[in-house]
Amino acid sequence: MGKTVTEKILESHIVKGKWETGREIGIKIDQTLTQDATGTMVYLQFETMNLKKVQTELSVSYVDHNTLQSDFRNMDDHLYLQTVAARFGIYFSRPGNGICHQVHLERFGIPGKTLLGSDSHTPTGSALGMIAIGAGGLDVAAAMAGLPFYLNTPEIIGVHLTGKLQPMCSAKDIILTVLKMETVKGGVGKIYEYYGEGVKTLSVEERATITNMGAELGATTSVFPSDDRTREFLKLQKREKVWKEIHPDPDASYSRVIELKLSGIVPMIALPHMPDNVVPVMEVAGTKINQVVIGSCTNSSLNDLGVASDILDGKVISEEISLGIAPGSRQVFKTAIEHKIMNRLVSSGARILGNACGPCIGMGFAPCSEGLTLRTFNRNFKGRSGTADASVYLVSPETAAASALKGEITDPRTIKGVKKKDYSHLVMIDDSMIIKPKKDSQPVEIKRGPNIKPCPVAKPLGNDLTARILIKTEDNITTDHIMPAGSKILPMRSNIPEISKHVFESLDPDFYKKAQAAGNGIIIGGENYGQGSSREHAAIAPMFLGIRAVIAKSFARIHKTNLINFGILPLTFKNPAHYNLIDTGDEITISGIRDKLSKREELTGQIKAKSIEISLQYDLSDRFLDMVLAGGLLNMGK
Ligand code: MIC
Ligand code: SF4
Repeated sequence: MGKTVTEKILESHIVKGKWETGREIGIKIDQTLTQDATGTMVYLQFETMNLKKVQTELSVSYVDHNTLQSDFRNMDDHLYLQTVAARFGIYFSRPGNGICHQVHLERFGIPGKTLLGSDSHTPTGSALGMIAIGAGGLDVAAAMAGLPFYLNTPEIIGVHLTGKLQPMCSAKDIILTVLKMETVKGGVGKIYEYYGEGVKTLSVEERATITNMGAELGATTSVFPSDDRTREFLKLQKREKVWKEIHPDPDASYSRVIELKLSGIVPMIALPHMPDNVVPVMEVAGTKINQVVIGSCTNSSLNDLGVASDILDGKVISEEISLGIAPGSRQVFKTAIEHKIMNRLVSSGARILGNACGPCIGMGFAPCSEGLTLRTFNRNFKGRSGTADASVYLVSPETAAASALKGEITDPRTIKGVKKKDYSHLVMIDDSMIIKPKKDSQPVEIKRGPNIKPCPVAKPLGNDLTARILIKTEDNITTDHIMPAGSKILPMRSNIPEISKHVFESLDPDFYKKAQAAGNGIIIGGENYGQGSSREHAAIAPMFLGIRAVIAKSFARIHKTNLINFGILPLTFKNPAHYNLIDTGDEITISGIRDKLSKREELTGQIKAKSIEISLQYDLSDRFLDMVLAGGLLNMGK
């Protein structure tokens, strides 16, 4: 039988296990990427592996998240990352060079290769016909050490594209439509593969908007074929020699097919506070707004800025709003300056932010109290913008620019006379802010600022566990709820004892104190617990506070692995209705954990005060089971 693009790439990288949906396979990782907010932990872990150099074909360390630098801590982290990169043979993309996913797409991605990144939007790279996957930092450190990356053989969903987008409708509207259909948990354990006639109508950057936001589906990744458009993109990037054609075989089969007629796609908008809360823009047109931002790894390419500048050309933004622009990379920024895109944007009243994540992760440009902000980003979780009571709406650059003009949510199709131009052929290549590793390893002194503390290691689980439920959460709890980010908390990413004081802060400001008083604890979660980012801090910090298990209805992929990597037992309810029987503060006893896990027997949780017994399940491969018993990956082999 014919093969999909996914099968072709993944099967050629399998080093452990056999391709069988749901079963664990280990794949060889060709490339890795890290960013600064997760990267310091990754390299602290890599340092403990005692290797001279990274074992991958290419590893790149980016600085794009913590760029506000309101005190010494951010830049200390940058210096640590720069020196550690030089020591271990890693490319270093300097602060200001751009957002990791945009730069990696432009400068490093290669069709047919595998990429593992310590950021959940790493799948952006799959737009080039590679398999790019987001993971926790420890998995990326292991991949840099040459170890396989383990994942469950995914189910492959086909997204069949036909026709062509209508004017003012965009790739963002495609992925928002898919999110509306599939929801934020619809993609767990799945890879979305785009195919069909409609594919060739989309540029690599448009494809990248789609694969980027496939992360919001909870998917392992989303992939496009590598075709003439891919070659064209790589040629413009002066990298045509890495191109190779990869198509699905004509008789390739998908476990399910989603039919998408591109001509039927209309401008879409995700309403607060979930990326799948999607409606057509026209349904909410007229809603007054306070702010618009164009940027983030989803929509910050040259054409994204270009179309916004064409819509705003010669006009000034509404008095009611403030407009921010964060270009995705230095190349995009330089080209936009050279070709007057920036001039048009600035003339219309835009404020230019750094080539970095910025407002997407609450690093500046926060909206006003109860503000309504329209962003071309991928996540609109409550509080993520830095303003707790703000409402974030996710839109395309077209909708963002049209709305900036009017001061209210506006369907861009109502703006007449703007013809979409293709600016991508103008791109100016510039690698001057990428430091290449030296061929021969050199003695490099690693600079470690005072805020950089070692990564803590878990204690192995005992046989019996009695602990209090420290918090009970709802469905779709994000890692932003568990371990918030933003300008105040992100500078503590290299210091677990400090950052752990903020665990679950937005849901229960006393969580830290309660955890400290209890000494150990259990968390109760709903469906899709831990969705969103790859930040392993959402596992390390709870582990540091004594969390030994999370009992949930279901887990998001990356977070579940992060819990296991740090020795926290992920359990699910055999009967999901039992979720309703448990309350915060209950004391629960799980007996014979080690014995039962070793024999793969079911576990039981007893709440003696309520005379209740709850059957608990676990879905752990043998490797994961050993890891949990050892107290996490860092304890394996000790
Ligand atoms: C995000 O978009 O939430 C982040 C910040 O990029 C995270 C990584 C992190 O928390 O450092 C992600 O997506 O993995
Ligand atoms: Fe940065 Fe936002 Fe993209 Fe995360 S989603 S990598 S914070 S731009």
